[in-house]
Amino acid sequence: MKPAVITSLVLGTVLAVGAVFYLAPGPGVPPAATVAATLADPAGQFIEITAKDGYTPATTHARAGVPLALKITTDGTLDCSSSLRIPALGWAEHLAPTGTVAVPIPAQKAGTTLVGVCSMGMKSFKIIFD
Ligand SMILES: [Cu+2]
Repeated sequence: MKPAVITSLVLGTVLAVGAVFYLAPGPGVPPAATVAATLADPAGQFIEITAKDGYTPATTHARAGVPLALKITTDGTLDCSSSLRIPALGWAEHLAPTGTVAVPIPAQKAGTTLVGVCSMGMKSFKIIFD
């Protein structure tokens, strides 16, 4: 290969890898486009949780083996439940006081319990996959 070809290949790879890192919300969490794909998938599922003075509902069930789009909504949320972590996914975000974020969650094994917790560890929700 000519040096110019090698240079453009290397540059292209660096740009592609950089874009992936830039777009990735965190380790273990697929890109945001996965949420749309999950919602469009007839087998896909979603769960809605409200974050305000804790998380409602605190316990939900989801199907195992199917990707999940988790929608978290804040509505004038000024307490610490707006600062949310899902440790098993390496996901953490400080949510706007009002709005909705969608977290793509890859298919989980039956028996898995995924826990979301506020930054102070006082309030939490769990999703049980069965
Ligand atoms: Cu808290």
